[in-house]
Amino acid sequence: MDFKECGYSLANKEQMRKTSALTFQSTEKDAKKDTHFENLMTNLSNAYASDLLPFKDGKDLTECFLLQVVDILLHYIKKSFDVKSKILDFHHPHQLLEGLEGFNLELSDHPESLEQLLVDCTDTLKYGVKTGHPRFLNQLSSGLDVIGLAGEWLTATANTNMFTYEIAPVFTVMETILLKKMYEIIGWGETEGDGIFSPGGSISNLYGILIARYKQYPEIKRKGMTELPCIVLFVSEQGHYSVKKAAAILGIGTDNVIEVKCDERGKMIPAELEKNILQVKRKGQTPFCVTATAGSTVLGAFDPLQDIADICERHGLWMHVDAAWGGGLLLSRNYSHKLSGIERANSVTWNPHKLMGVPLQCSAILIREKGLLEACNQMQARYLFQPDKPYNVDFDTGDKTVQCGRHVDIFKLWLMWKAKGTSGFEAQINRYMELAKYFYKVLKKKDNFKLVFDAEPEFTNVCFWYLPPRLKHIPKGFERDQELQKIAPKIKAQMIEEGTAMISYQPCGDKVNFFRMVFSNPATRQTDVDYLIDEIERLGKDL
Ligand code: ABU
Repeated sequence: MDFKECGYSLANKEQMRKTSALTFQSTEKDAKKDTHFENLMTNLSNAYASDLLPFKDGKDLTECFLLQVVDILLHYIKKSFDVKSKILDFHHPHQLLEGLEGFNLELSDHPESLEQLLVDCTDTLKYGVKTGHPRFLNQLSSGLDVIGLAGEWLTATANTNMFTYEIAPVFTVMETILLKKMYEIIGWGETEGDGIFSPGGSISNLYGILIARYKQYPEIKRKGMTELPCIVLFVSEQGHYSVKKAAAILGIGTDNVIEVKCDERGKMIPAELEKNILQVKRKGQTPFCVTATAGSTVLGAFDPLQDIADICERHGLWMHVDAAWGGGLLLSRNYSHKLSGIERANSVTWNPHKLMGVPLQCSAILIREKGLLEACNQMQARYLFQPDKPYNVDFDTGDKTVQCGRHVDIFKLWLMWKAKGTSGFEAQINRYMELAKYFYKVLKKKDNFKLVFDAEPEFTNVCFWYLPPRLKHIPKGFERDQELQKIAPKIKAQMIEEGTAMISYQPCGDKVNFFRMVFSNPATRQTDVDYLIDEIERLGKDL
């Protein structure tokens, strides 16, 4: 690996020397210090992790090494935002396993030098995917927020655990404050609201279903499933697969998850839900929970939450809302009405790492009734949750969770909220919605693109097919679908090979592979949207 290529270069060493010098007063004494730093820099090839702090003379070398790491990261960040740079330098898994240009992922018995570690850091980024690139449109979570990144650095430096106030005093209080803010935004009353940040939307959905079951059958905690009737839950056919996964994990069984039919936009049909509930009851089974979706993964659909809440009330069912993707829309005064009825939910999943652009991962499970989370999960481990601590042990939140150790996901969100204010998130989210409308309008005018649903987008998801000229004249039907389903994967494979853009595709129901455009990347502009359309045409026209 050439150091210049990877951003770790002699020029960087020079810059590093200057940066280091800036941190000291320019005095003669410090000139000596500069020389000392220069020597350290040139000696990184002979220095090892064991020479860094807490090694007793490791302070300067630690500074040198970390400033170099920052330099590598800055180089990468600048490249990520440079529209001309490639999003990725694609290699197959076997190539990474075999090793690339000196980038060896195998581990040895012997320590590597600090210089080699810097090269490895650079290579790790070089062969990764720049998810902050303006043309990275592949995932619901994308973008590179500099404040969020600073939050992650600080979090990693603090390296603590969320389970007790004792070792995470600031972070546990921050979590309390943010959860309260989220309950208020959802529309829960002052005495309502409980929650926890969890390791992702699937786990938050798992919590929702776990707590729903516990509320109905608290004896499950001691006696297990043997005491329960056959319990059944409902989710739309466009709902997230994590609901089925949760049913499998919780011993409910995937057969006892009923997928409710959706309308043509992907919204759960309330009458179908009620019909399914009655059918289940007639079979002698016991409905207990409905998971509604606010922002479905592929189509971006919002289930009719008010109607679903009415049905849940009528049948005494727990209403969980999976707003992992759509929750952020609550911050927009223009669009929050799409989640009307969420205030009636018993629990909500909301992932700030999606629409709000917080670095992965950052997901909240919010439960309307206080005390249930703890009652369901509490094990009172005496070595950790001693009741006779010298502070209010309500802030020892670790016994609310299914985990023991819990990562600090809160600080980056808190810092970003400080930096943007609620209005900053709102402006960012409104911009995504405008971009989605723009994209839809452009596609609508093009006869070689076909929208999966031809109406203004409900959310930032815009789903579409590209039709190469040879397919345009084949009538709609089986024969055309057979060909059409190969188009998106081929275009995407070529895009990845060239590293020009990234967008996802999938089949859905009876619809063969189509592209899903999604806006959640703050770096994306209208020009990138135009570029993507041209790029799909360029790569697809001869297919
Ligand atoms: N629900 C997980 C995220 C899926 C996506 O990014 O497409």
